[in-house]
Amino acid sequence: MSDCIFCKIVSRDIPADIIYEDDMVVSFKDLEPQAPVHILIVPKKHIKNLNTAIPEDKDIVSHIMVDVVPELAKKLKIADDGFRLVVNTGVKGGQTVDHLHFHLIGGRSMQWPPG
Ligand code: D5M
Repeated sequence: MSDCIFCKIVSRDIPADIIYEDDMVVSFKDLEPQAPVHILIVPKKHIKNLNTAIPEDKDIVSHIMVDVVPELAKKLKIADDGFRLVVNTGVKGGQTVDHLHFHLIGGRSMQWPPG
């Protein structure tokens, strides 16, 4: 989508601190980190959020959760201590960028419940 900031990062039209890329996803550092480690994992395909994902997107979502998250957690040295994976969805879910993204957050102890 032409006006989507994460699509522009995927296409390299705007810069980001990219730490990982494969044929399905790009991962880069969050501009407003909430912990010592805070990265976003973003499908290259524009999917608004989990409400609009369709069956053919299952491969992307499972790839992120089963392959990419564990690999990046290990690479970023947060696998052993633990981490949080967050998918804000919709207005009340706190989603501010309408392109599906997974926050991978670690490097400190997390609180529950979240705000
Ligand atoms: O999270 C959207 C997140 O996206 C929020 O933590 C800031 C981050 N963000 C916004 N623009 C950028 C760019 N250009 N680079 C890196 N990170 C960015 P949400 O779950 O939608 O609230």
